[in-house]
This record gives sequence, structure tokens and C-alpha cells, in this order.
Amino acid sequence: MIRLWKPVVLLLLTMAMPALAGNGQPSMWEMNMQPPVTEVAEDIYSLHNILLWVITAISLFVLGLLVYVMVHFNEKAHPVPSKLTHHTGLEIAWTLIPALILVFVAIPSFRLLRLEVELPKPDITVKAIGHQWYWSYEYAADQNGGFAFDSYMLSREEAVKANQPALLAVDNELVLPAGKNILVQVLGADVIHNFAVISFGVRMDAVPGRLNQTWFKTDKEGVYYGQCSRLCGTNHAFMPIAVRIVSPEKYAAWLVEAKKKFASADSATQVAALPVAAQ
Ligand SMILES: [Cu+2]
Repeated sequence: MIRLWKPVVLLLLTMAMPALAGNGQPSMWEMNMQPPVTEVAEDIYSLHNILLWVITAISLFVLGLLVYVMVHFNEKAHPVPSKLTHHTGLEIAWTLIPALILVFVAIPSFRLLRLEVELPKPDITVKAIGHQWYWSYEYAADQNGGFAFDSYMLSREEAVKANQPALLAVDNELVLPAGKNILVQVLGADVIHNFAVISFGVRMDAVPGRLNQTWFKTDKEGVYYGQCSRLCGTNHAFMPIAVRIVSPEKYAAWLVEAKKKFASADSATQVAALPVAAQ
């Protein structure tokens, strides 16, 4: 009994503190998804909540039916079994009602799918390339970019020193502006990786030789963390994604700095050498 109170208190605390959930990263004892910061992520969250109510109602209804059958139709309560095998009304009902539930679920689901898949006119295009085991990013030359860099996870000591989350913080963040449509071209350099940032509702396979595209737009500045979400080898767990969303002014200033910082030849050749067939 004494041992039980600790998890119970923790569970109650957890339920009372969704407001404390970390933005852009997982937090301890979090029950729900990370707070969404794009329209797509918000829609994913609300569809998830709708489905939760639907499946809860269905499960409770089925449970109720089972209990009813056990109580009313056991041998003691109902010694002479009914010979009833068909009931037209019932059969129509149990076909029609599930079909209507599916239609009800399909409407927000297809709406969300369209929002995710239909790429809006991009303001900025970046390329995210998954490697064993790090990411590299390429900024388009015609958008004041024309440079590329690698992004490696910080060691635990480095992350703690920089006051950043361990296993998520990286040396070079993907910096992008708020309020713009960002198109991310996702590629794999060696095996299949996956570019996933939960708060953006973004999850896209990085396949060698294939150009996949996804997009996001957020007005909330901050750092949002993601992880490679396709098993890609020994260090799969150690190639996080860190996206820093800044104001468009700060972004313009960062581009000038980054162009100087990442002007080295080696990262540029690495990206150019990729065996990529455009779609
Ligand atoms: Cu990977």
C-alpha cells in the first residue's frame, strides 16, 4: 500500500500539469503530444482527440453488450436458448451505423491529408539530407543561401553546458524564419532515414535516390526538436533534428553570418556528390 502512493501522486501531478509541457521537446511525464505550432500539427492533434472519443464510445458500447449478454443469457438465467438467427432491422443497423461512423471520421481525416500533401507555394526551400548518423542541410543559392552544413548531436556534457536538452541538441541548428511557408526537400544519402519534428506535424522518409517533400509554417519562434524516425543503424538514436525559428529580420542576419561560416568546400562537395534523381 505504501509503495503505491508514489506512482498515484505522480500520475495526479502529471494530469494537473499539461501547461508545463515543454515546447518543441518531450517533457517528463507528458501524457499528450508535444504542443502543436503549425496548422497541420493542430489538425493532427484534434483528429487524434476526436478518434479517442470515438474509440472510447465504441469500446464502452461493446463492453456494455458483453456484460448484458453474460448477465441475461447465461444458462441459469436463460435455460431455453432462443432459435432466432436473423433480424433484418438489426442487420441493417449494424451495417449502417459503423459505415456512418467511418464517414464521420473520414471527413476530418481526408481534410488533414490534403493539408499535409498539398504543398503551398514555398517562400523558402531547404534540403535536409539524412546520413549515417547525422543530418546535413542545404540552403538554396537563389534565396540568399548557397551553402550547406552538417548537423551533429552534442555530447551529453556539451548539451548540459549549453543548457540544452541532451540527446536532442545539435552543433548546427536548422535556422528558419517564422510566418513563412517552408518547403523541406528530404533525402537519404545512404539508407532510409526519416525527418520528423513532432510540433510541426512533419514526418517524411529520407530515401536515397528519391526527392520527398514536406512543408510547415509556424508563427511561434523558438527551438523545436525532432529525431530520425526510421531505424537506420547503430546510431539511429543519436541523429536529432533541431529547428530554430526566428523572426525574418534575424533570419536575414543569420544568412549573412552562415554564408561566411559554412563557406568551406568540404560540406559543399558532400552535398553535390549525392546520387539524387529529382522527381
Ligand atoms: Cu537515421
